[in-house]
Amino acid sequence: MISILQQAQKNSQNTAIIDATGSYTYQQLLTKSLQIASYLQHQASFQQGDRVNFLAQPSFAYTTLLLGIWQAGGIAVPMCITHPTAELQYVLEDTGCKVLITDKQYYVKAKALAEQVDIQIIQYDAIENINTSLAFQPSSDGNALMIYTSGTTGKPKGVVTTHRNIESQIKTLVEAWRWSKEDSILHVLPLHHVHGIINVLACALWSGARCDFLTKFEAKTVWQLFIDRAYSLFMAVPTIYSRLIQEYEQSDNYVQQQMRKATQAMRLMVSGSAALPVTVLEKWENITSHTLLERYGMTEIGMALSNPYIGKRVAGYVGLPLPGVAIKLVDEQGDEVAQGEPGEIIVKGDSIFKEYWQREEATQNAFMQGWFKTGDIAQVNEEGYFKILGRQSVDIIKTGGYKVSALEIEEVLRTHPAIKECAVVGIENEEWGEVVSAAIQLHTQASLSLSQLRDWAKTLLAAYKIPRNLLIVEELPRNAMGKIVKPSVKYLFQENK
Ligand code: MLC
Ligand code: AMP
Repeated sequence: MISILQQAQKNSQNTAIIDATGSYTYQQLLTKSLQIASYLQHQASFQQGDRVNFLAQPSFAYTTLLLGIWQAGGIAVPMCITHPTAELQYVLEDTGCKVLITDKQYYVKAKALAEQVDIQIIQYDAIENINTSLAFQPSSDGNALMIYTSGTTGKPKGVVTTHRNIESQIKTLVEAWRWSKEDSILHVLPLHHVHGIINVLACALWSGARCDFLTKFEAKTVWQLFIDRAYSLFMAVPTIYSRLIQEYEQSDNYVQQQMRKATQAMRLMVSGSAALPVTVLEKWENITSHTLLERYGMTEIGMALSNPYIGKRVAGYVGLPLPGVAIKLVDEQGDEVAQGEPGEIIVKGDSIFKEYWQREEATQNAFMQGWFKTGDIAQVNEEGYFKILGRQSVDIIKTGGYKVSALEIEEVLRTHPAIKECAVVGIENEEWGEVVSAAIQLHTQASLSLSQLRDWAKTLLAAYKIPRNLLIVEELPRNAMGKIVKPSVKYLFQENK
């Protein structure tokens, strides 16, 4: 049996999940997961290692699907519930899955997808108790999870991790942040990325803690839940902390006092997935007395660096290597840089992913003598704390904690009949980190407004990939070779603010 289920068995009577439908114990989680696993294994076409995609709200159902697919020996592929059909279709085709499981809310959406892609749709509520014995158990080296993430080469790639990788990612965080069965956490993050899946949900399950799901982040509701339910932990991206600060500032004195009291009673609040502005860290500290623990990670590696749980947390720094994670900073030749010099972060350890799904060349290129190349540039201070300075590629944008590829967006924009050429860049923004911005050269006599562009893009791109700024230009800035110069495009936006 995989370790996360063994862990759950130790805490069978504890409350595991609270969602919009009720409260569930670890025993209920185990019973339903086993039912899903045996149902899958008794499907005629199911084989160990098959990809099983699923579309479900953050909930007990989502959690049992994840554990059930793992227990069946499948690769769990959680899909984004807010993605338009075009993005979902891409993921279904790329994984080559035969089965898509969906909860009630997404059944109609899934049915429409089945008309485009040849897959079987299984509705969660229709999964019956056929037989609770399993024909086979997954091995720890078996593939477990596939998360789609954008890169420097256009379309998102499936990042495959094994049970061993996931176990290592979880254990590292449980140890570093002292998770225990006494903990409770409010989950507000999307469940198709590592932050929401591993750092929050899987760590809670491993520890026998309670995880409460909020279907969609909404600042007022989060504050109310903090006040009502006395959580011990919270983890989010910087944009969420900004939103919570805005809500606090708009509240009256009495409510502010309750907000302060509720957060001061928590034991840990963590920020990650994007750079935490020092102003946000300071404002949060003034409100809650918590110095946010900032950490650094990536879909391919889990978490790698973290400010300490006990000890000095340094503003603007992502901390020290986590237990079990080896880290080096290297120059362009792959040689380690001198202390204090900037270099690319490379990482090694059991947490590192196995491969990009069916992209052998991309997988090979991502490693250097067994070390994974993150593409992030950092510097280390005298005390060993890492500071993220930026990324090697200008074509990666981080917005609201989501990683998006400028090239992928450009490819879609170029299919618009009015667009002759375009360049997408991320423009710095305190609330969002970066905001997706498009400089566009139109065909003669064509016209295009931002709202027209956004309306058109809605069915093709996820909401967070759709440009928020539009600049119509006569010509895009190019170098002598005719290549668009992205830093100059960014400058155009700053000039035209
Ligand atoms: C939404 N809006 C944006 C935006 N997204 N504006 C600029 N840039 C963006 N990216 C605007 C909308 O247009 C809308 O404006 C308003 O904000 C509210 O929109 P929304 O759709 O309701 O936003 P919301 O759903 O609240 O999203 C905000 C968020 C979300 C922060 C909750 O982005 C989020 O969940 N981010 C987390 C992503 C994550 O988990 N990343 C981890 C990746 S793993 P209007 O005018 O229309 O009202 C990883 C590894 C690691 O990175 O280290 O963890
Ligand atoms: P993703 O591919 O969505 O997993 O995003 C991973 C990327 O997020 C990393 O490569 C970093 O660029 C960025 N990131 C994560 N945490 C931080 C942080 N604390 N500070 C700055 N960047 C971060």
